[in-house]
Amino acid sequence: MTITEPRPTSGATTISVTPQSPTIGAEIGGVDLAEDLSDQTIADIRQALLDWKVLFFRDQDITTEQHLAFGRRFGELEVHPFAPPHPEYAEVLRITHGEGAPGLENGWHSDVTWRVEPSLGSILRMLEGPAVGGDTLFADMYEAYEGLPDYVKEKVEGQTARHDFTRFKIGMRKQGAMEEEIAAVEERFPNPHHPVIRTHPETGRKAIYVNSAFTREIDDMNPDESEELLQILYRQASYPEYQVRLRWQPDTIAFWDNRSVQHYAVSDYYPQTRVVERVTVIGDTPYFDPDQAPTGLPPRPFRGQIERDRRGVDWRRQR
Ligand SMILES: O=C(O)CCC(=O)C(=O)O
Ligand SMILES: [Fe+2]
Repeated sequence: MTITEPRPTSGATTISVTPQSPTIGAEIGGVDLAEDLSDQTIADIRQALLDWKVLFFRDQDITTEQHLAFGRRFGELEVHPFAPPHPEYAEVLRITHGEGAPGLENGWHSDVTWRVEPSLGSILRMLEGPAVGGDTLFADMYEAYEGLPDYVKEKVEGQTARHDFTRFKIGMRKQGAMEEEIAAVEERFPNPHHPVIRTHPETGRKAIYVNSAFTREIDDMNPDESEELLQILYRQASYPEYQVRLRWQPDTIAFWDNRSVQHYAVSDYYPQTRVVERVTVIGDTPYFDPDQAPTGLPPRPFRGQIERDRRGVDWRRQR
């Protein structure tokens, strides 16, 4: 059998970059995240993140402090305003599921898009997981954009949509929060309006930037049309052609670019325990600039591109 090379990746000098699918996901080797890494290694990791959108690091037995220190090399870290506080570090978000607390992150989403400045990326560390199951899927929102029918691109480019943290409000009400408390949180975090298709600030590429967890409606559009378009956009993340699936092992770390991927934590391990910790790098305000020149790896030249009709029915046309 002949194995053809994967698409080229920008030349990293201090790490190895092993693609896990044609466009999304790369395993990074030759680096120990417990160490104080050189600026060149950080630059190589950052370039690999731009190229592959989510990076997997294996066998990284690091401490919470080292996790935080690694995150800080990429920017300021965010404190999540609603999640239960970490016992020691405000910037660490611990997500625990198990008996009585099934997984909740099993819907396609980008993180914290209800913020004016949603995150640049998240770095997730597995603390305790099931022997099998509890995988995380990531979907490439550049390729998902490229694969949209032209009539959808035309309708959504340049539009904005409202984002809201409805899910967290439901949680607050369940825990007995008063309506005044919820109103105070709403005042602190007014709903942002983000571009439906955003331009990635570093690569200049266009990505779908609405998600089923936090987007409410497209602005200034008939509600039925907004809903129909949002459903088509959400569905893009669900096609395996755009995805990579991470099977966690002990000491695996995932680092995703929240501007170019959506993710989905598979909730198939109940009632076993799964504990992860996330540090989140603050990003900038999303924008759409159709004239910004794209850099880096080009879109995948599709053959047999996935095409859908108006109802989103999936059918393939070989070209
Ligand atoms: O637990 C996971 O694999 C991912 C959970 C999630 O959505 C997140 O950390 O943002
Ligand atoms: Fe998430």
